[in-house]
Amino acid sequence: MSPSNATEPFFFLLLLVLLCLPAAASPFSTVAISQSSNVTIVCALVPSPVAYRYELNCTSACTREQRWYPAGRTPYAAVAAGNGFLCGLTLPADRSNATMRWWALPAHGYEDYEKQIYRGPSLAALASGDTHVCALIGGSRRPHCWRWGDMVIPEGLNLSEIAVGRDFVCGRLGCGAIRCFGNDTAVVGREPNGSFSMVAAGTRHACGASSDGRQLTCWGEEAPQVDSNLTLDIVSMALGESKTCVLQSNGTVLCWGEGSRPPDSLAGEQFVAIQGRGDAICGILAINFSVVCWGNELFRRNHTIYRSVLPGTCSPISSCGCGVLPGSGTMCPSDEGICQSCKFQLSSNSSNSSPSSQQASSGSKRRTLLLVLGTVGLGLGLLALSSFLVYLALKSQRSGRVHRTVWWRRWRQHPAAPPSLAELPLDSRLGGGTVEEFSLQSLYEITDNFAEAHKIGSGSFGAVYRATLPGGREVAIKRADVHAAAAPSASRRHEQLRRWSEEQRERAFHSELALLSRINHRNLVLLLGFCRERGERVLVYEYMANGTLHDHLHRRPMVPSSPLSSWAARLRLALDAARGIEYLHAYAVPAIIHRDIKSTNILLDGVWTAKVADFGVSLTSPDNEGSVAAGTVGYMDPEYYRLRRLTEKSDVYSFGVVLLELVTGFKAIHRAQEVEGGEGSTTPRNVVEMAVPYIEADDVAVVMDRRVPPASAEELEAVAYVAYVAAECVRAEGQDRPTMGEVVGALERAVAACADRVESRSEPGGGRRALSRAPSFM
Ligand SMILES: *[C@@H]1O[C@H](CO)[C@@H](O)[C@H](O)[C@H]1NC(C)=O
Ligand SMILES: *[C@@H]1O[C@H](CO)[C@@H](O)[C@H](O)[C@H]1NC(C)=O
Ligand SMILES: *[C@@H]1O[C@H](CO)[C@@H](O)[C@H](O)[C@H]1NC(C)=O
Ligand SMILES: *[C@@H]1O[C@H](CO)[C@@H](O)[C@H](O)[C@H]1NC(C)=O
Ligand SMILES: *[C@@H]1O[C@H](CO)[C@@H](O)[C@H](O)[C@H]1NC(C)=O
Ligand SMILES: *[C@@H]1O[C@H](CO)[C@@H](O)[C@H](O)[C@H]1NC(C)=O
Ligand SMILES: *[C@@H]1O[C@H](CO)[C@@H](O)[C@H](O)[C@H]1NC(C)=O
Ligand SMILES: *[C@@H]1O[C@H](CO)[C@@H](O)[C@H](O)[C@H]1NC(C)=O
Ligand SMILES: *[C@@H]1O[C@H](CO)[C@@H](O)[C@H](O)[C@H]1NC(C)=O
Ligand SMILES: *[C@@H]1O[C@H](CO)[C@@H](O)[C@H](O)[C@H]1NC(C)=O
Ligand SMILES: CC(=O)N[C@H]1CO[C@H](CO)[C@@H](O)[C@@H]1O
Repeated sequence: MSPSNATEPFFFLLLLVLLCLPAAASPFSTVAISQSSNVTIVCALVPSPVAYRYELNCTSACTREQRWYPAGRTPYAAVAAGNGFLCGLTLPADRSNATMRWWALPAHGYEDYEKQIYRGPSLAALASGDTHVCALIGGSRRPHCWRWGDMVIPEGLNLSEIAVGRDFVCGRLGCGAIRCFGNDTAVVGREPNGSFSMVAAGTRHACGASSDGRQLTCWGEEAPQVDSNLTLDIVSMALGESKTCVLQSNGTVLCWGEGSRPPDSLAGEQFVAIQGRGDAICGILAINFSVVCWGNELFRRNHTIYRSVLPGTCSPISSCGCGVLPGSGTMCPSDEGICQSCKFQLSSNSSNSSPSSQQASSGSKRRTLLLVLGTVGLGLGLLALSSFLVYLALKSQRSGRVHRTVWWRRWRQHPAAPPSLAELPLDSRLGGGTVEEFSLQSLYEITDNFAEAHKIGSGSFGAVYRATLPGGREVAIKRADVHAAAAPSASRRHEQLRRWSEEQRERAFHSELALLSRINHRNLVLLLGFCRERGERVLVYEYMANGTLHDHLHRRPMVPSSPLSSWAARLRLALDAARGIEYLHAYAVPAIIHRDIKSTNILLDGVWTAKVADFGVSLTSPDNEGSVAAGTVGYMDPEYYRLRRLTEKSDVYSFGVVLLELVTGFKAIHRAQEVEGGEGSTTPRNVVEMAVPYIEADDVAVVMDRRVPPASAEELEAVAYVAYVAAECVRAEGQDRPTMGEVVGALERAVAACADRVESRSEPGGGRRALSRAPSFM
């Protein structure tokens, strides 16, 4: 295990850097603790049965129920958690970028309320406190905290380490000074003077380790009084609420504060990492990478929470200055390993004295747990850290091992029972089942010979008329434009064109008839009948009294009584439409791809139920390669447009655009000047390009439709969540988009989040009432 393969010029450069950058503990953690009221949850990256893979799982300390949090294509590299939330950080092999996902872990159990809150330059460190998560971003190590509006960290600070408490953030500056920010007056402004090699934060106190790691200084509410004569050798720290633990270089843990001492059954055990939150302290055992926790009554029965976890973040072996942690060989992809901290100075004797029966497949590699580093001092620790930093800046090549798990799959754990297909009218029963064949004469009668007065618009293949059937039912009648088709043509070319367009129309008619006659769903416009007489092609639908979603959404100013003037109602309409599309994809046999999802094709009936309409260009199978690209500019899936490969994911893209319209209030294609504060440019702009960067930067509020003030923080959360879903729907590659089923699940959650609030606030027995408007939030 060579100390480093840094080349000489690098080495010199690094030494210079090191003088000002004392070592910190690992900037990332693979174990995280969440506490909220009575629930303690321990999350960790656990190796999966498949070699080189690991997954993010969470376990409730009380019930020991375990949950799985799937990653995208790249597995999580690190986790962070606070009271009631969990974050998973993804760093691709070349460390060029980072993405972070966020889940709420509510007190009453698990709920996968997931968002992507970051996508951007790689992170150099990630830390969380009870309420917030912060990171150092990019090569400049700029501190950033998410969802912490009143936290002000001065600009231009390049921190070498960050630690987060409940109401404060502490950073270690390049030369070892500690600065804290926030409103916790027991911590902020009381930072000890001097130079430190590490900083850590608990709920209401913070600690620093002296430059040589031998002294511990803590301050803040309930900070421990550490005997200044006590000599330690600190490798890392874990702070909770009035609990302080340090991990020493021989692997032992020393704690201050009531109930914070490791239980006797763990006396003398060696750890590779420790974490604290509230009253819980957890550590990763060196001998078998088990996670054991203590401090909280819930752990008394069984301290072991995970039998084996990933003991650190996988990074390229070449960046490990002090070699790879023994026993972690099979846990990372090829060329990667878990670097051993250079600060551990263990005699192999002490590890040999521990039971070593629990060694995995790579038993031979686990001869010793931790290296004897007699001659290697602090400098190498610093070197390792710096190598890592330099590595962050360099792009290394590696064959990416694709870990494809779809994170949104679990949004929809309990799909609604699919309708029994036997109940649906089938092609063979066309005209005999629920779809009626109308005579042309009867249609002439109810529309006064297709009078202009009855005309309400035009669809993909002709005009639409409103009429009332003899029984009193209101219907919309879609009539193919026969007159244009029948006009005599001047030339052969025109004749060809005419034939072609006639064929198109005929195809659209049959397509829609064939499709609609065998589907039946409350969120799809119901086909009542058709007429195929004397060259006429007519379809008869249920009448949608409230017109199109597009008209309501983009009418300015917005009618105050419009259901689109509340977020809860917008989300309900989105859910309606999503269910209709999901039905087409998942329950129609064969599956139907709509191909023209847009806000003008989402209609609203008399009680404001949204229904998907216009199946003129729909296709029944994804195998129609080479077919003419259909769809509408602004809604069309770029992948489909480019490759002409049609899948259900094309509809998901288009629906994502509709969701963005609902969230932002902007048309799919709009002019920049329509945006408040725009510079008057008239360049047409796509809502995807406009909104997604803000959504990914966690600035949804900037692009939210200002005509609808959010009623509450919950509602804002729900809308932000839907915005994230929309951003996922419009990903460039179809495989990265969720399925409609997953979108439905996500929208159900968002609607429920709004509805819960209504129910909890409404009088007993009272129906749904308007959401109350809270004056401020976040
Ligand atoms: C936590 O408390 C809530 C009510 O306060 C209760 O519904 C829930 O079951 C409790 N959870 C556990 C794990 O005890
Ligand atoms: C993660 O949790 C799931 C339950 O949600 C469980 O089935 C799976 O085995 C766990 N994974 C590991 C590696 O323990
Ligand atoms: C922080 O880093 C940036 C970019 O590396 C640099 O421009 C800036 O001067 C640094 N600021 C301080 C205070 O070191
Ligand atoms: C600090 O700010 C948080 C909100 O960020 C607030 O809940 C808390 O009460 C404040 N604490 C003090 C001591 O002002
Ligand atoms: C740090 O030094 C400053 C000025 O030298 C002094 O005012 C302050 O009290 C010191 N802080 C501590 C915690 O000793
Ligand atoms: C620290 O050690 C010195 C001398 O060894 C002794 O005088 C002093 O009382 C000790 N302090 C504490 C707090 O034990
Ligand atoms: C570990 O080191 C500390 C001091 O750094 C010492 O007090 C303790 O006895 C050591 N433990 C073992 C098991 O060597
Ligand atoms: C403690 O929990 C771990 C992880 O769930 C399990 O593997 C182990 O068997 C449990 N031990 C006892 C004594 O119940
Ligand atoms: C891991 O090692 C500890 C300490 O030796 C032991 O108590 C525990 O049972 C081991 N865990 C497993 C899962 O074998
Ligand atoms: C292991 O410890 C024994 C005494 O406890 C000592 O004699 C021996 O030299 C040690 N071996 C190593 C490799 O440190
Ligand atoms: C390799 C890679 O995906 N790089 C991307 C990282 O993110 C920036 C924008 O944040 C893109 O421009 C890079 O292409």
